[in-house]
Amino acid sequence: MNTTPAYTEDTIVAAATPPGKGGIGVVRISGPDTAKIATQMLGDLPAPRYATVAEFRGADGTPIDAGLALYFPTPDSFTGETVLELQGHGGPLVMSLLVDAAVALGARRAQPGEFSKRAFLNGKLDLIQAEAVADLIDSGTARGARAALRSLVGTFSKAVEELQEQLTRLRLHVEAAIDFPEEEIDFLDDAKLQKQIEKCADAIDSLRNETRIGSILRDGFQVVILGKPNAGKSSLLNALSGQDAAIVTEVAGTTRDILRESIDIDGLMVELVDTAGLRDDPDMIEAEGIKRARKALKNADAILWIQDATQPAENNHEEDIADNIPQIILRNKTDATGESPGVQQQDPPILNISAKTGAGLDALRETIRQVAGYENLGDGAFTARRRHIDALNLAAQHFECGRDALKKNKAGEIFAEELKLAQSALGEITGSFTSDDLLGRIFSEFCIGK
Ligand SMILES: Nc1nc2c(ncn2[C@@H]2O[C@H](COP(=O)(O)OP(=O)(O)OP(=O)(O)O)[C@@H](O)[C@H]2O)c(=O)[nH]1
Ligand SMILES: [Mg+2]
Repeated sequence: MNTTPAYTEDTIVAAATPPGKGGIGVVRISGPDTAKIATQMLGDLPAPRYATVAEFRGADGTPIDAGLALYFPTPDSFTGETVLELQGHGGPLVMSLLVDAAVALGARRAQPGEFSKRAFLNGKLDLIQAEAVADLIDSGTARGARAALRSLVGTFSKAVEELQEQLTRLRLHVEAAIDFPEEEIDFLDDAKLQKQIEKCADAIDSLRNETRIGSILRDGFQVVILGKPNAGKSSLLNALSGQDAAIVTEVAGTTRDILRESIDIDGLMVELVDTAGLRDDPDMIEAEGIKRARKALKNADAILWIQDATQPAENNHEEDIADNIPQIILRNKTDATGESPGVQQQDPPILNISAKTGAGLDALRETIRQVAGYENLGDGAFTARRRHIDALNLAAQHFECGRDALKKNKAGEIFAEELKLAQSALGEITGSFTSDDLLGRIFSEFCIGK
């Protein structure tokens, strides 16, 4: 068996537990010099994978602490390299003395996410799993933690791999057809191939949906409130969040900046974004506010479009809204018009509400849950990130382009090529096909010691 990890450079060290005082503090060392450093700090090399009671010493032999040493020779460790974990007493001074000792003996202080990055480069984790480590640590709800764990143990990775395999089979089929041009036309019309294509399309769709839900579990559901000045946007934010977060006045143009409040709708984390009212002749500050409102639209998962029911009906036209972002139209101030609150129309949803009295807000919460697909946030869900969604969308786009080329022009070569591009887009998700630049970006967001 090859015991040298695929990736190894120098030896790194960091405290793996957070700064501050605690019963236990862990220092982690990983890399080729680990055995040497272990021998010097502990007096002897501990037995692999056993908890060994030991005295921890500095480079000059001075005792620093005593605790448990755990030694993992390569390749059976978190990073795939030889790793030493020292469980000492969790004081900031002890931790920094232990790190200093390892540095004096040849290790280097680790950069943020460097342990996880090495685990990825040595094939111990794929990118989804490495990201899930961070998500599990950061998760704020039990449901989010469970979903992160599912990503960590490979549920999401497996789904991506299965899709990759399906695409590979399809590609082989098509490429075989191209290699035998005399049979090509029949081959590409083949019902079996058509069925295979349908199956792939369905698999892409369902993975996209699961990923969208996964990103809601991780980041919450972004809902941007839009509308004319004075329609009651800030009043709605306050009513839904149960706080006087935003200033409300009868002056049109009160809100000039973006305001965010997180609310919990039966476990669905919703981030409400209040914006400056959209109008055509704003002053300078308001104009900046409107610019920010349009920018907030870029990350919106849904839009609440507020209209003032006491005013003549308006056309909610906003060219910056992407077609696929669901919109809920709210007719506010129905307390003043005497209209009955609640859902007036289903698709697109139109609701009568009153931000002032709270009438219709329960129906609105329910509608937001439906739009988010919350009922489907079942217990099989995993966490996902924006970048996963983007990669899947790109894969879907290539698949559709190829499928079109096949349908319209019987262009098998183009289909095969687009399938390849779809596969590289998917490869970015797990990291089987990833640029250094992307890796740098992903791991630099981790904390040191992870
Ligand atoms: N009667 C009634 N008045 C409301 C209701 N919602 C808001 N208002 C009033 O409408 C005015 C404007 O409310 P805001 O919440 O500041 O409206 P906005 O859309 O945030 O306005 P800008 O920030 O200026 O764009 C205030 O005087 C509110 O009291 C409602 O449901 N019923
Ligand atoms: Mg406002």
